[in-house]
Amino acid sequence: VIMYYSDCTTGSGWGCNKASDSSLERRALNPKVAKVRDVKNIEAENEVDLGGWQLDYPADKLHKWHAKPVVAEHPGSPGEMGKPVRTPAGQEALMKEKFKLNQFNLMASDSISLNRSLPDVRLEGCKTKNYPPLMPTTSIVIVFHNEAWSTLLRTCWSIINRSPRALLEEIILVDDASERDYLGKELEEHVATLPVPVFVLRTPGRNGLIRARLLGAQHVKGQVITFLDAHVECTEGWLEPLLARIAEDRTRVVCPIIDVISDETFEYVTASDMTWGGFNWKLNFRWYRVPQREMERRNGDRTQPLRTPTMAGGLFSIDKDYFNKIGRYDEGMDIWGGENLEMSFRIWQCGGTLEIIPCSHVGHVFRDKSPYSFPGGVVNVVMKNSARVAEVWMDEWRDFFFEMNPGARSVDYGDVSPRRELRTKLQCKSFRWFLENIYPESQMPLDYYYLGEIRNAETQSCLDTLGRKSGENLGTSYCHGLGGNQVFAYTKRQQVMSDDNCLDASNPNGPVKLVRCHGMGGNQMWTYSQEDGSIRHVNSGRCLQKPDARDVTLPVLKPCDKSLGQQWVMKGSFKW
Ligand code: UD2
Ligand code: MN
Repeated sequence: VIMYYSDCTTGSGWGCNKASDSSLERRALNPKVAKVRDVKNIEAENEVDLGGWQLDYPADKLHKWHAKPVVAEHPGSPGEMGKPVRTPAGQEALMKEKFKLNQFNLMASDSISLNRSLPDVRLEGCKTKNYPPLMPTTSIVIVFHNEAWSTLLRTCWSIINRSPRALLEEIILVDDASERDYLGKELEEHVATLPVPVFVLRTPGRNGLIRARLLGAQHVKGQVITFLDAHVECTEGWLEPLLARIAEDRTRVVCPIIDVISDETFEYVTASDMTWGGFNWKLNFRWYRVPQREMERRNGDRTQPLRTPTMAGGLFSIDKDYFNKIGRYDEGMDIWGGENLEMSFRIWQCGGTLEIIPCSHVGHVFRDKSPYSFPGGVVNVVMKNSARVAEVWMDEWRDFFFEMNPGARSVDYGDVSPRRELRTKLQCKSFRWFLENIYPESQMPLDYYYLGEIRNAETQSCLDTLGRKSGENLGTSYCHGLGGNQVFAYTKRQQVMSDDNCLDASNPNGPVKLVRCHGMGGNQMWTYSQEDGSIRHVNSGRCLQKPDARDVTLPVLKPCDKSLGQQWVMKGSFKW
């Protein structure tokens, strides 16, 4: 039996004002909306005037504040209050088998109530904040492909239980060609019994999450679109701070802090409020530590919105008219990946703001690998999407992506001209502007002299990261000319970089290491001389030399002597 959270002591919880709120009537599925739509046929872009926005919601949508005590809904049942669930003895084999279906512990998820309680994880300062009395309503759009029943429905219940009813227009579920029976009629019949309007739309075939979200967005009735993944849980007070930021300024795009729901135990674990979104040369989204600069801008107040360079992509709210105005999503992207950076760059470069709102927390089941198929192959799909991002938004910094992923050059990424036209039409700023003003800490250097291989004049071998991680030794190997691990940038700040790592020599006798770039000079500062080809470590005054006999893959630091083994060729265009 599914029960929903009801707290009538404050008069604003679910089920308390049922009689007075007609929108609470269980709406049958609207057949028009539930119909299969041709996704490719998305209407021409609307021109939207953002100037005269009015807060003109009906008076009965006035948002009332409520403070609900956090209590275990089903005391003693597994996973309440976000606690971890243990696999019953003797069921490990079955657990492992079921894990493969979704790449998370389905057995654990299925054992947890669909509306389990969660702790209130907010900072104290968040609990007493005042928000505008009038706020826009939101429709929630959730796309899924082969999602598990329990995670999908728990996502819905966490929204229902923890969103002020007056702010919640509807939930739109977009099924992206799932192949599981329970996601058909059974899902439609089930959601019709939920106490909020929930609709199921279906893409005509596998479209990928980007075009599936576009389909959902087309049907949104609320003023704000909130996108969520299909395996999340919203916590107390998650929605109000998001909508409040948009109520003040419609060009803000806002994300909650994404907490972690363990894929093994479904434990709810809070994430740091000191991380923001960045990206590496491969155009993978990455979390990095918030720099001091941004902490100071917020006067050290951790409850203040954080201006993040990029977003993870799955969980955010955006004004519907602004979403349309700023170019929705790139319809040319398939299945998964890249759309989060595309949207982040587009928002910043075209005049918007992207924020993480630390008072809003939503948990997400992070997985180690993808559970579903990628028609066309995962590498090709993701490369294609990223190539589109690079080609449209990144100007010359696209070279970092293509040098790092030489395979991307031969991927057919389709026609990007409509997106370039959008960029021109919206008069968006350059990628340089973005790096200078929004992301000076970026892993892509603002000014650099060189990008390419670094070849030893004597051995004709090239510096090579050998795919090693931060803290490990720099290597050399046969020059393959394919980029990737043999691509380095020599920057104006005198770093020798590969992706987010820099050549670093803390010990003048020891090996040269790859260490996360800190941008502070020190042991990561090198001088390259175009005349004699030397790469001199500034702190020690020693020069990078070809490996000696002890280890033929390990370049060494030696007193500078202008020998051939200390000459390094940065061939091609060197910009001084
Ligand atoms: C992250 C984002 C995700 C998306 C992705 C990059 C978070 C928490 N998640 O990956 O939203 O931005 O990065 O593209 O920030 N899906 C479909 N059709 C498909 C493939 C996926 O509907 O062909 C659904 C899927 O069921 C899920 C959502 O799209 O509900 C996101 O996919 P994911 O959970 O595999 O992505 P994730 O969290 O690894
Ligand atoms: Mn996800």
